Amino acid sequence: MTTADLLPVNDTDPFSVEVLTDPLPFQAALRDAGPVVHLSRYDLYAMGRHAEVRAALTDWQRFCSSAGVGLSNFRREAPWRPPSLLLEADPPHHDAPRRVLSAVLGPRALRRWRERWSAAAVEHVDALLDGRRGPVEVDGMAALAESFPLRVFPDAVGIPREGREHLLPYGEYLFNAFGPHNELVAARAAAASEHAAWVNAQCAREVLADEGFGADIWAAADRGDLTPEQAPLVVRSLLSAGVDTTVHGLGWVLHGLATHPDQWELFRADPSRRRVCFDEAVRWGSPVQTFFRTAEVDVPIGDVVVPEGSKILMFLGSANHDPRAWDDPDRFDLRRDPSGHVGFGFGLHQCVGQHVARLEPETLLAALADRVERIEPAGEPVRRPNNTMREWASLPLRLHVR
Ligand code: HEM
Ligand code: OVM
Repeated sequence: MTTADLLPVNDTDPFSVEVLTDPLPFQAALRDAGPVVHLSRYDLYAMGRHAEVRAALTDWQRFCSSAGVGLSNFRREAPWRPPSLLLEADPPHHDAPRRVLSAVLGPRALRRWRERWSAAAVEHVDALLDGRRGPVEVDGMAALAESFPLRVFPDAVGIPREGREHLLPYGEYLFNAFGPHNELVAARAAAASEHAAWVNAQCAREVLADEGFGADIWAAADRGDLTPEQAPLVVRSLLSAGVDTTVHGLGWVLHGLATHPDQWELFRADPSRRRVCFDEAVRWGSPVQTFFRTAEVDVPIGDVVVPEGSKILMFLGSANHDPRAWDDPDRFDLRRDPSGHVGFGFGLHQCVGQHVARLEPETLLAALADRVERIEPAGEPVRRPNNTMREWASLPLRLHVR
């Protein structure tokens, strides 16, 4: 028997609008077919089980990132923008930018933002509720999940106010562009170059405020920890990865709490549950669904060999819903221990912004918990398909204010 006989094949397009808007059934089929599956539409390999996804993310020597973490292979096709010095790099090039960002975005550095973001969250929720009591209807995406990160994060990076409306569409395009060149990419390609030009211009030292993550990155260049050529690209990573991700992370935590009222009660009653709440939402919703790797060598997995040079699609969202790893995985449950989820990735490239990512919902949900006794859906939520992210476009919510 040859490898081909043992390799399960699936001809579904995982980037069709149908699968993107309702990915769980496809992902269950992928996991049940085997540890590695050939996706014949794109002639690529896919992993959907927790154990194999986690092992592959840890194995950066054989599953590399420098050929791109999207479908496009940078060794054969020119990337649409200069590659990220973090996401799309392997050691040793990855090391210095990673060390710098780990310090700039680490728990110690975040201490000076915690109080400011808590105050901003209280102000944000007060303005939204506007002295009202009883039921208040809002769109959770526009009024909370989008507006709060856009209020605090760009200030913390230190970019000017003018032009910030480019941030969300830039991220939306970037995350679509990791997938195939389908309608989601083609429809927005023309506008994308304008968003990219604006984002690139914000990374210059003169444009950034004297205090903030951007200034801290340039200070690292002054110390010789980065070259002056690297600094703007490291700032670009913050503006690329730091906005849409937290917006949709907040979308998922709000949706989880609205659809599981007992969990909001638990959140309000028991501070020890608050710490796991956002990570459970990142597991459950997996706002970043997928990233690719490229096989550096022939990699044997179970009975099959993933050939050198092939692209492998890592289904983070599927691993986070693998019943082999989680009890009742589709349930949003603050009583479980979500550690070990791969919603922030795993290993060398595991999200370097995760402390920032947790601080935004921590401060916003604390402000909401003070004022809101109950959160419930107030209409049909609306999905927005994206080739990489699992997103809500709109989340109608009814907040019951004390
Ligand atoms: C890496 C998810 C928030 C910056 C990653 C990776 C994932 C991820 C899955 C791993 C990529 C890979 O293995 O190829 C998320 C999620 C977020 C979030 C779900 C919010 C809920 C943020 C924020 C920032 C950020 C707020 C910046 C402030 C980065 C960067 C990398 C990264 C720069 C690349 C790290 C490296 O390659 O070493 N993120 N992220 N992320 N994230 Fe996040
Ligand atoms: C980057 C980058 C871009 C998108 C996502 C990401 C989730 C990183 O430019 O470094 O991590």
